[in-house]
Amino acid sequence: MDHSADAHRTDLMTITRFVLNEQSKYPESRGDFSILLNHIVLGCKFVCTAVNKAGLAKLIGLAGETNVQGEEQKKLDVLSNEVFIKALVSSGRTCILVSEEDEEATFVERSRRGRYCVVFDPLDGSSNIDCGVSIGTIFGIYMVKDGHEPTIDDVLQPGKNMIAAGYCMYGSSCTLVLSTGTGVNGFTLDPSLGEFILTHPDIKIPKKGKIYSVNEGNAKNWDGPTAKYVEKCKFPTDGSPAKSLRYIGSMVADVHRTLLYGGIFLYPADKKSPNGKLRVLYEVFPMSFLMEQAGGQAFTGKQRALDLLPAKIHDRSPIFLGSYDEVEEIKALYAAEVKKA
Ligand code: AFP
Repeated sequence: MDHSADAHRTDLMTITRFVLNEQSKYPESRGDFSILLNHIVLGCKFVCTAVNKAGLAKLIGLAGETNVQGEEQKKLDVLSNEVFIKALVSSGRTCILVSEEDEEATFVERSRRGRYCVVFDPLDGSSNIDCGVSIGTIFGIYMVKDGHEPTIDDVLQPGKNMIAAGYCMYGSSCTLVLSTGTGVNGFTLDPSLGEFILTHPDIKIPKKGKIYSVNEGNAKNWDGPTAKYVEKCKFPTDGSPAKSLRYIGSMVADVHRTLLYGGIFLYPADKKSPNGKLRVLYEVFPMSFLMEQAGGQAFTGKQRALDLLPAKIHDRSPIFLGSYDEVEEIKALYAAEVKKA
């Protein structure tokens, strides 16, 4: 990339400008989605700042420590949840919020209600905070039809009904990846401007990949197709080179790398966790939505991930997502298993 040219670029495509451009393609649009997204972006900037200071917690009293005034400070995941709930409610554009942090869904009071339901994990990968590894916020958005009283069924919907999904990664840079159903675009926070700038337009995942990403510590409990796939990654029999293993244990970071470099991310079912670990509404669906929009695939071991119908807001599902050809291979292995049975 020509960074010297970047330094002289003066016509910046900010995320706000990008979304307003998209909105102008729909003359009937009332601008509600742009307002909602602005509030999500604000939440991401707030959390980014808090995450960047996390390493100083002991020194200045943040995130679970006692500060100089002797006050107990909030843990980052609790703080992030509060930030997003407040930002989303105050947007005046939401009606139901489902957060990984809250057992029950939040129904927004009538006077502040809008048409959107937002499902989100405010700080995914939070067990990685203390060692400074990349973590992120994941979100998905559904829309409730006008004039209808929102109920929990408005969020217990297949992922294919989402109108937008994205994540913000708090890593070596702060990157927001978004799809509104017409491709995937990536924006990087310019800290000096406080703006997300379009840096990764129209992201397409490579059709094949050289990297697999999985917690191999669970291998003894895997089912046959997962075990066979990973064995093939390490000891290919078709003359292709072995794949590299990369696993951070922070879904946003592992999926972001998969999206940009290609390959596969898997969190399969195993004997101990027959439904896998990852949550359908705010981990599996948004990431599957982005993968499909980027030309990849997302599969549960039984079906297209976005066709799943969650029964409860915190349901889990196994997930295999990434490059088209890699997921195709996994699908073939599961299909062969079904045939055998
Ligand atoms: P934490 O939020 O508890 O760190 O969990 C992160 C996560 O939900 C997801 O981001 C990772 O992909 C996955 O769990 C890692 O799980 P394992 O530690 O079992 O590999």
